[in-house]
Amino acid sequence: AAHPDLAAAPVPVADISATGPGSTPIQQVMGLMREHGPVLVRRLHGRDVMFVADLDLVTDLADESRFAKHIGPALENVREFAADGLFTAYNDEPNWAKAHDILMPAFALGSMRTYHPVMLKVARRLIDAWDGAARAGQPVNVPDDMTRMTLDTIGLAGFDYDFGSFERPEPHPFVEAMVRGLEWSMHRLARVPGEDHSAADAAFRADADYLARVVDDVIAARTGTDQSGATDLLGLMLSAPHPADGTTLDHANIRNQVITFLIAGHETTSGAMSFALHYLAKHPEVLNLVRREVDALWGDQEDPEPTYDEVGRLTYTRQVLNEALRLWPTAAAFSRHALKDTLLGGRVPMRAGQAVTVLAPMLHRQPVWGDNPDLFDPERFTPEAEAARSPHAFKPFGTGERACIGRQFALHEATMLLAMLVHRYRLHDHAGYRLTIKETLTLKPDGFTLTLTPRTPAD
Ligand code: MNH
Repeated sequence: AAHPDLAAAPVPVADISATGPGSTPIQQVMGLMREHGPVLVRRLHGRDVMFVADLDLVTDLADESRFAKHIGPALENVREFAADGLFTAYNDEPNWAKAHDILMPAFALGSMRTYHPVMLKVARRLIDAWDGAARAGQPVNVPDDMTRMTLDTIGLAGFDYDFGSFERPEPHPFVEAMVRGLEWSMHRLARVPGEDHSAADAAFRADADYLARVVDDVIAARTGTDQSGATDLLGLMLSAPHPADGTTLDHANIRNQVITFLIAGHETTSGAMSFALHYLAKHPEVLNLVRREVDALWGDQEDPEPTYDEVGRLTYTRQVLNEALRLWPTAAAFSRHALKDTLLGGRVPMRAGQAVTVLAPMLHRQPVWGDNPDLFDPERFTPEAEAARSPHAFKPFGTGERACIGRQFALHEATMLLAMLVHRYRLHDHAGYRLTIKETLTLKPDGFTLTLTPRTPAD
């Protein structure tokens, strides 16, 4: 008798079979939601995906007794190269819990102290490159350089492996192969049944093999030496026994974890910093407040040495980052499935196993954010404003036990770098940049460049 009424499905259906999803599927669903409201079914060649952005529905989806992470078609494609790595593992795959338990200590807040010196070292590489561009009067490509910085950081901090990205005129081939792999994963979703995609699939296979080879190099550089006591990610993977059964991760799973962390550990953070710099360049009043915060710490020191504790005190800089992640959460969607037949939010019937996808950029524009949600305003993240708002209104890192394990890592790295850049440079929007967003499963500002001049102590 308590069986939910599965017949009542008052959800609008948007059929996009005629146009296809194009190259910006997230922005397309945002547009559909602006038209049809924050709950809809997107139909493509007979395949239906339900998208939601309503606060009450997202709140309900966080109930882990009724819902769990869903590996939808996009993540199934990513599984073709990341397999049972943490991000793409099924909830009940034994290697998920095993790797999660072994790696959690490496992401506890205290562990960020160990990563701090490496993050600082790589931040200095970026600053050296930007000093050179400033002297030469050359623009910098912001997302490209943020990607260099985050890839080198996760490589060194996680695996003691140096990608040396700032010594290369082009992105590291690992990044190019990875981006093509993510694009393949995204475009594969839009395939019309019956078409021939064997060439694209063969090219993808070659990229996936290359990623695996790079990772085997990263691992080989470490095996054979004593790893006991090594506390970085690879050290833990190679040597830490699982608390419950005493076994370590097997080689195939380690490879999948390394690929996963090299990708998840840099791609989204670089986008987040790029969006934050975009908004700083467009909002001088916000930039001034960040300057006030960093100048209070470092004054007119030419080469400040930010400490771990100082990064924790950069609260306004972190508000800026949060606000950038609100408007453009760089991992924009995550999926949940029902564990049993249920009524989502008391109004949308779902069968056991059925999935919905949360569209974070639209959740982040719901009425709970006030009547001007497209406006960039870091005041939305003061401690008072946060305390007054539901924690489910802001979900850039997903939800529940499958939420982002690297959140503190990303926030520490990004907050420190933004602060150092604002302290050191004046940012010039030399090209009158207009925001366009490139999607490769993740979001980044496309073609965003700045020119830089040093700040003098007086400005
Ligand atoms: Mn991250 C899961 C967003 C930085 C490693 N990450 C997730 C999820 C989101 C997410 C959303 C959940 C996806 C889902 O439910 O399907 N992550 C981000 C964002 C940033 C980010 C927006 C930066 C900003 N992530 C990082 C960093 C690392 C990392 C940095 C590693 C150093 N993330 C992961 C891993 C998972 C994950 C690993 C999968 C965790 C799990 O399922 O156990």
